[in-house]
This record gives sequence, C-alpha cells and structure tokens, in this order.
Amino acid sequence: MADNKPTLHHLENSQSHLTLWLLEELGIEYTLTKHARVNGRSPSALTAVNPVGKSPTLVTPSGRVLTERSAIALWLINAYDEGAKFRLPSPNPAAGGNGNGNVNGGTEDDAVREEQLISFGGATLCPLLTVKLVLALLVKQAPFPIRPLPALVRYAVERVFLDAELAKLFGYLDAQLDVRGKEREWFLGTREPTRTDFSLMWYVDWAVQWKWIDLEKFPRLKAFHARCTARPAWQRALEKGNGYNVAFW
Ligand SMILES: N[C@@H](CCC(=O)N[C@@H](CS)C(=O)NCC(=O)O)C(=O)O
Repeated sequence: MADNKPTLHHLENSQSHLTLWLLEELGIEYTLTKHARVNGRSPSALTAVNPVGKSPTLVTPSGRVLTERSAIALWLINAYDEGAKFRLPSPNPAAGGNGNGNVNGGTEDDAVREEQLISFGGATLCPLLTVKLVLALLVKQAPFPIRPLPALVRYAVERVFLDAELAKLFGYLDAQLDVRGKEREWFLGTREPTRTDFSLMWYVDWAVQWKWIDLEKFPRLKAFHARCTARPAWQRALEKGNGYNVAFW
C-alpha cells in the first residue's frame, strides 16, 4: 500500500474489536475500513477482500491479506511492537529478557503455553459458544407457533451437556490466572497483555455480553475482563469502531 499503513477491515459488532484494541495498544497509524452488517452477515465489500467474509481481516502495507485474529495479532506484534511490550518474555531472562518480563517467574510461560491457551480458545471453547449461539438464534428466529419446539431442543442440549461443559471450560480458564497459588493479571504472567490475552478476551466477552456466564463465579476472569475493558486503548477502540454489541441478533 502506498501509505505504508496496515488496513483493518472491521465489521461492526464483531470480534474485530479485539484487533482494533491491539492496534490502539500498539499506538501505530492504520487505516480503518468499517463495514456494516447486512442481515447480520458480512457485506460484499468485505467478501471482496477476504473470500470467506470474516472480520477481522488485515491488509498489510505490502498488500498481504491476513485473516484469523490470532495470526493477525502475531503479525502486528512482530511488525510493530518495537519495545517488546506485548511479547512473551525471553525464554532466558538471564540473557536480558525483554520489556514484558514474567512477573511470576513461571518457567512454563513459553510459546507452548501460548499455543495451548490460544488453541483452547479457538478449538475447545469457541465451538461450544457457537452451539450456544446457534441454539439461541434457532429459538429467536423460529416462527412463533412452532417456537416451543426449538426451545425444547435448546433446553435439553443446554441442560444435558452444554452449560455444565461451558462452566467447566471457563473454570479451567479462570484457574489459568492462578499459577502455583499466585494470581496473575495476564495469562502468561507478564506485566502487559500478550497475544494470549488479546485472543482469550474475545471468548470471555462474547459469553459475558450474551449473559451465558456469570463472572461472579469466575473471580479471576472477572478481574481480567475488568482489566481489559478499563484500558484506555480498549476505550479508544470502542469510540473508533462502529459499535461493539455482539448480542445484537
Ligand atoms: N476464526 C476467525 C473468526 C472470525 C469471525 O467469525 N468473525 C465473524 C464476526 S465475530 C464474522 O466475520 N462474521 C460475519 C460473517 O460470517 O458473515 C478469526 O479468528 O478471525
């Protein structure tokens, strides 16, 4: 791109807010192309950039089209986080470490744990949250006379399996903020959020906005959620984005 800035294709009321938040944390110049939803979905202008029409989509200054939030975060942090503020601590702090040192001294806070937690969000938590969304929409969009039917299916799936499973998974995530009895602010024990936090915040916030979880039951996640939303960069992203209500359906 001629202006040497990345462009974020940002769909309103979507997880693209988390990428906008990271861009604001990095404090870099970028172009924001906002897309309104059409019947809840991506418009053709977004599909023209990314054939699967998902947001966030980021176009780098060289014209590379990046998709998937955690890959976009990886690219942005590698490209622009010059002070290493949002990176993993050096595997060998004795060799100098970096600006985001591990404050708990946990030797397990490495790229493997990062991968494990990000995959947990995308591959374990996300499918169940998607089932929860599909069931909710099924009931909401069913014609009134037959609505009791999908409502019954939803009740049964949630009661027999889904809600207990989600409670277990969020309980696991909550416990990841307490390592060897020491509570931490960020998942990898750093002073500032890393890619893991930018990634996992989406699943927590998605469930909170839909009222699928009660954060009172997950006090460390509650503190994490409050910590993220209180950051000035989160607030700036809210102002710049085109709305961030993911329970809009
Ligand atoms: N796995 C993708 C998911 C992206 C995604 O599903 N985004 C939704 C918004 S939350 C979207 O673009 N939906 C519009 C559509 O599918 O038409 C990522 O990590 O970026």
